[in-house]
Amino acid sequence: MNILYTDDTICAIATAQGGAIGTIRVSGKEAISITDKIFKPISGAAFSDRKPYTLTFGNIYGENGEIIDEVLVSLFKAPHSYTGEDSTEISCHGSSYILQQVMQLLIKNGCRAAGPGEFTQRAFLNGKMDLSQAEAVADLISSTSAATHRMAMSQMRGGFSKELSALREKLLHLTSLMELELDFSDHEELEFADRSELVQIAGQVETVIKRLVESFTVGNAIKNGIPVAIIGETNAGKSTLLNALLNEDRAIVSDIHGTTRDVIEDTMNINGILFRFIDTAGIRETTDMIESIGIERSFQKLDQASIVLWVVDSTEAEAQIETLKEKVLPRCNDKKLILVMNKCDMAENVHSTLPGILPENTEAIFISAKQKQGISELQNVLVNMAALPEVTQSDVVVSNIRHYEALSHALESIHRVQEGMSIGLSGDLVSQDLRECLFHLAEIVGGEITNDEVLENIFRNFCIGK
Ligand SMILES: Nc1nc2c(ncn2[C@@H]2O[C@H](COP(=O)(O)OP(=O)(O)OP(=O)(O)O)[C@@H](O)[C@H]2O)c(=O)[nH]1
Ligand SMILES: [Mg+2]
Repeated sequence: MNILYTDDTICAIATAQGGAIGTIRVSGKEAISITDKIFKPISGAAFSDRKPYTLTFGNIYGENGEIIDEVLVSLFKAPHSYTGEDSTEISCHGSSYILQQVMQLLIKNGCRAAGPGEFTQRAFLNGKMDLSQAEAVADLISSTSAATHRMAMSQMRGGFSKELSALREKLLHLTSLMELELDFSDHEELEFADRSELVQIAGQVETVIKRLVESFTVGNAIKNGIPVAIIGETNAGKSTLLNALLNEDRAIVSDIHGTTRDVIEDTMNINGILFRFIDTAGIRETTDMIESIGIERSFQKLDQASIVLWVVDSTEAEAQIETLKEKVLPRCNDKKLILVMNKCDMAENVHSTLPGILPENTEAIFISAKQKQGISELQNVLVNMAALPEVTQSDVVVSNIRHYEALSHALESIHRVQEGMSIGLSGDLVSQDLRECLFHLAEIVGGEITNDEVLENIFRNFCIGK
């Protein structure tokens, strides 16, 4: 058994502060007996004698016999509960005083205050859900749009898990065919599954994994915002533009070149689409170590972005474009590039300076970030560019970076399998890559192979009470 699994009884306030009702969850071997010590039904049998899946009305009593609250308590019996353990849920009036009193009583009677995500962690460890479903619970709680909700719901209900288990079946089949070949390889007279069939199965697996890996672009954009990198020379007005887009003074603006040295990012919802705007250090030749690191990061962010806002000071547009075009343009081949001609309030006839220097297929937009002119036009261009495919609850879209990484590794392994087959590599070597592919897929759903550190990382980000 996993060392993270403790079999003590845990309790936590599961609802947000300030509501009319507050719920405290209790789970573990002693959940029912501890609840029984502090809660007396108004009439009828004692709480611990109640049937599971019923709701009981009664009072919570303090240590001196005073009534703390009138409450409703539900009762769940292992294994048919969220955590898979005996559990109770106490619905109190939503006063934080009452909730704290009830928590203290539970703790005095033998409960431990739960850590973040501990209920869901127990659900996972008790086999109620796999790891990807547990992660979807957190996504569901934090979902803020129809699309994030749909993705989380589909994942929690096992859409992704089903897809992975179908892949696993195929890979196991492939491995067994491969190993059959190995077992009998001394018998040259025997004919084995013809390799073209194996190649075909590997091809099917590769197609599915590739589709899942590629879906991350959409999943990540929906969940974390479409990445929009703001790049350009120092002093072009990138931070001023970030602030204008976010409508708040997020980044420091100054006329000193090289003001921004690290990446600053934040999200903004425009017309229902979530964008992640990423302000970067201005690009210039520098001998300053820290600034160089910042500029390196600017290029990393540029590479990771879907949309690039190349901010140019219109008063020296030609020179700025000339200086940076070799560094910027080749990196934008698979991206959408918008040339943002800033400081239009200072430049005369800026539009006429453009033809000839504007790179092909680039949208240009004329703004003054400082005076907030042209910002809504820029927002319109962004919204039009950002057309994300509609995601339905039945679509499997990868939105979790951990899953994306595991799938990318699985894709590399299956590519090695395919390559191995095509060059006629021996069965045992191909099998090794097949097993590796299986391992990476298994990492996503978790289980025996999942180490405690991974689990801790995942559940740390949960809220308490879930
Ligand atoms: N007149 C005018 N000034 C602007 C405009 N946008 C920015 N500025 C000024 O230009 C200077 C540099 O602006 P920043 O936003 O800090 O420029 P940056 O591109 O972030 O610069 P680094 O962080 O150094 O790379 C500041 O003094 C701004 O007030 C604009 O549209 N018009
Ligand atoms: Mg800046």
